[in-house]
Amino acid sequence: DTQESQSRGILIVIEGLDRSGKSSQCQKLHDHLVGNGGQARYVKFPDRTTPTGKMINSYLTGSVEQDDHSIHLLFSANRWEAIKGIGRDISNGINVIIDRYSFSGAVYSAAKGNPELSLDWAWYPEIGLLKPDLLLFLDISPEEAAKRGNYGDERYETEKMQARVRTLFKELFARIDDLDVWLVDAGRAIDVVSQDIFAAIAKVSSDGPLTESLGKLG
Ligand code: Z5A
Ligand code: MG
Repeated sequence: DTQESQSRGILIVIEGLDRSGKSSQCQKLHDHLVGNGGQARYVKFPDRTTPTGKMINSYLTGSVEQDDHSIHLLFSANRWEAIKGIGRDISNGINVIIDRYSFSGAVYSAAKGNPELSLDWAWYPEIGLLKPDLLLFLDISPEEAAKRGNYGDERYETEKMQARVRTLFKELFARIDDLDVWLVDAGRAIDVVSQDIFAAIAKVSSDGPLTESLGKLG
């Protein structure tokens, strides 16, 4: 079997604040890996094309209301329905780049200020999903982010929400064991940020199987 001689792909997650440039950087990283002769796939959450994703999109764009718990679980379901395919690609040697993941999932719900949605509660449905080999966090000041395109169009794009999200991301990372988090200053020019990301990726090793999954918060 040819697959046994081939090394697995790596799982990279790019997280960050709104308009920090996640999607731009995921695309650049994808092209960089493919340009170097590797295989890569770009996955974005929420995936708005699936049935759960369509419900999420209607909520985010404000055309329907959803109970806070219910929309939270839909975001999580949108990841669970994709995870086997991601795991399969990784074992087939494809590098997978994910644009927002469980970290956004927990943080945005907990940032709503609903006391029933604590960070612990919000993290729970994510337990068991694949743990990334590397998590890149694109950090940007709210002022810089607000200067970029289309700010304020969707439900969570308010300054109050963004400030809470920023604090909660840091709290969450501190509570996850053995997670390789790289902070990237995303307030710089696109290509300068990319160079940092490529350098970080070059250090990631794909030795050993990707058997680890996200666990409980510490
Ligand atoms: N959400 C949630 O609640 N629960 C979950 O489980 C998940 C998400 C997964 C939609 O997410 C919302 O869902 C989001 C979190 C919540 N809520 N909010 N707020 P989304 O990922 O679909 O959101 P988005 O519409 O893609 O926006 P974004 O991710 O915030 O943008 P970005 O990907 O970080 O940035 P970009 O699209 O690459 O760049 C934005 C603009 O800035 C664009 O015009 C670029 O050309 C420009 N740009 C990018 N980089 C630079 C630099 N370096 N300099 C100057 N200009 C730049
Ligand atoms: Mg984006």
